[in-house]
Amino acid sequence: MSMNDQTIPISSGHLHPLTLTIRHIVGAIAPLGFEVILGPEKETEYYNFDALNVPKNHPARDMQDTFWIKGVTETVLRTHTSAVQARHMEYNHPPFRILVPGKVFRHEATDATHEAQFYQVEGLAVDKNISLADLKGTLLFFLKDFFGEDITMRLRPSFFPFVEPGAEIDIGCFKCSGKGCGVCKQTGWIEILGAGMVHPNVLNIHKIDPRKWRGFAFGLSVDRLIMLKYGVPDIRLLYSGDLRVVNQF
Ligand code: 2NM
Repeated sequence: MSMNDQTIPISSGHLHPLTLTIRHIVGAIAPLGFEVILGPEKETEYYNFDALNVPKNHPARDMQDTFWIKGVTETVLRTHTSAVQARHMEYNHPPFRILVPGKVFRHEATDATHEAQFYQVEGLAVDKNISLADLKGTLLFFLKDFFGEDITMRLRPSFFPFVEPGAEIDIGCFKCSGKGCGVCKQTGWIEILGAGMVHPNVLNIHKIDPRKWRGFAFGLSVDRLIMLKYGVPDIRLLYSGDLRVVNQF
C-alpha cells in the first residue's frame, strides 16, 4: 500500500476577504510614507464628532444613525475611523501621514448594501504645502494598484464637515469603460470614496496652526470595494461565515 492511499486530503484555511483586502489597501498606500494607527471601537462623543467639526445638531449624531451606549450618553460605537485621526492630531506634532483601518458602526436598517458594521480605511496627511494635487496623486496611485493601471478617476465637489473643499472620488467604470452598464448605473462612473482638504476648524481644534500646516484626508469602505471589485451582490455575505463565499477568495 502506498502512502497516498492513506492520505486524507484536507483543505487549508486562509484569511477572510475583508482581511485580505485591508492588507491590500494598506500595503499599497503605506509605502508612500503612511504609518498604520489603530484606536478604540468604543469612542467618546468628543473624538467621534466634536473634534471633527461635526455640528451639535448634525443628523449623523442622531439615535437613528449612531449607536449610543446606554446610560453613558457621551459614549458611542465609532461611526468612522476619523475618530482615531482626531486622537492622533491631539497627541502628535505634524508632519505626519497615517492610515487607520478598522471596524465602524452605523445604526441603520440592513439591506444588500448596508450593514450595521463595516470596515473602513481612512488616511490623513498633514504637512507644510500639502495640496489637492497630493491627495489626487495618492488616491490615483492606490486605485491603479487596486483596480489596475488603466483606471481613471474624477473628483466631484461634495460635503463632509471635516473637510473644505470636500469631494467624492469616482472611477471610470472598469466593466464597460464608460459606455454605461449595470455596475455604473449607466453613468460610466462609480463612486468609490470620500476625501478633501482637512477643515481649518479641525486643525485649530487640535492646536495645529492652519496658516502653517495643511492636510488632506480620505475615507473608504473596504466592504464596498470588495463588492465592486468581485461583484459581491450583498454585503451580508461577507459576514455570513459561509465557506462557499469565503473559499472563492
Ligand atoms: C471621509 C471623507 C472626507 C476624513 C477627515 C479626517 C480628519 F480626521 F482628518 F479630519 N479623517 N478622515 C475624511 C474626509 C473621511 O470619509 C468618507
